[in-house]
Amino acid sequence: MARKQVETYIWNPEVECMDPDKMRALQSERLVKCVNYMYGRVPYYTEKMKKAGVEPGDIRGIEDLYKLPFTDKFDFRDNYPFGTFAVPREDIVRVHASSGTTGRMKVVGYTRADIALWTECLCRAMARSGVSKGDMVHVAYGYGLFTGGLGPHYACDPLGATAIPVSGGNTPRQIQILREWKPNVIMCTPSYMLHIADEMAAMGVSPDEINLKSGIFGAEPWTKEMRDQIESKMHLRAFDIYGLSEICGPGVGCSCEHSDLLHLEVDHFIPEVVDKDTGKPLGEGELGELVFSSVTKEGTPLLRYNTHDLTRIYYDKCACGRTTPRMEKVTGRADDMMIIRGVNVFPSQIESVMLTYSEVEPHYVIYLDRVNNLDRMTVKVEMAPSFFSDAIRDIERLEKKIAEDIASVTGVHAKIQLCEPRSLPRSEGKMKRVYDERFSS
Ligand code: DLL
Repeated sequence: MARKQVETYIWNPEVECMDPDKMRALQSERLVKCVNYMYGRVPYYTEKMKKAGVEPGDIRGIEDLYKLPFTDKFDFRDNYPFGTFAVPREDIVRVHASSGTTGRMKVVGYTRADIALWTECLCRAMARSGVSKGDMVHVAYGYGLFTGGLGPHYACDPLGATAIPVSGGNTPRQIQILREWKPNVIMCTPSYMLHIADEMAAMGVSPDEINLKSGIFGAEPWTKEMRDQIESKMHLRAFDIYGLSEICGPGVGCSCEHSDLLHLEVDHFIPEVVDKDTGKPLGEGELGELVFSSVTKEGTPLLRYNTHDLTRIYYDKCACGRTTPRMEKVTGRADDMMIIRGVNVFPSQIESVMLTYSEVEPHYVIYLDRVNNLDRMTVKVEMAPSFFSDAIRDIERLEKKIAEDIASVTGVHAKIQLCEPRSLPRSEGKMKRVYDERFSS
């Protein structure tokens, strides 16, 4: 099926189509300013710079970025709750937070100017996905400490669009709103979109009874195969939006109508891709960990923050006319990587294989356990309702076939268990895909 066409536009041509040399000069100027701003104001980072033997005067431009020490989630843990702020708490007009693997929330403070710059980034992203005056945007990301709801909500006003702050959950009501109010843009996690699509099908609601032109999905990894499923089930054009609370929330980057690569808002967030073992900066197109310096933030500016998301960056000009660097879809984090019998496997590799089969649905979970000291991977995936009624023999044959494909892509054998339709857990936000029971006693 041909992909749905939507009319899109460039929100800020001056920045998004800036000559790359001019952009580098702007980034250099902002980086130097940020280093001087943070030094002395943010004790943990001042300490790091001293330890690394770097002084603000050593950073004269973006070419010196590599000299600065990295930051990561542990800096949030160690300075919890407000020790990462660069301004007095009284100047913070909003806080957001995300839970981390460190057990403490990562708390991010926004000044009024930070909210404005975040809103600007979301306007760029949403214009790239076709949101303009008169559109109705159904925001089904969670509202609250999570950044997914309030970020896009604020951008609807300057875009001239109507925000519908549904938040996540209560799926029947989501469907009622989609059907009766007819918003033409939806924003939620890709896994929640699929859940809504399935519930719609179960209720006998056809995608033609609703009016969606685009969907802006993110907050979790999703493959191109999943994008195709969403587009065909919902009759919309799917865009990929990326971000993380520490940098601002959604809107650090977003895809355009020309490709799956995500344009990054590099005038505010200077990206680098670094080797995951050595931390050395990598070149264009090389796979590594994504690192950002949020050089214009006042509340919680960060220098060289390692997201641990894995991607590649490309610097060529896009057919849409934008010159901003683009990153490949993030299909995993370095810490999502499963090491099974010594082999590195990403959940996205398994998703890509499975979703090439029309007999299964994009609902799956991966269980890891250990039998006789050997790692075992079991993948449970739902059958498509049309296949479900088939004979046991067919089911076993398909399980074997999928297992073979997964083994040839990943080098690891997985036991495939085809399950009844609608039997696996659903998510209204970020979906947990991997249950690793190998190390629990
Ligand atoms: O997930 C912000 C967000 C909200 C982004 C809504 C997009 C849409 P956190 O909860 O801090 O913030 O989680 C950030 O989620 O480091 C990635 O690992 C993952 N992530 C976010 N967007 C994408 C995406 C929000 N488009 C973490 N593709 C990030 C893949 C994504 N992973």
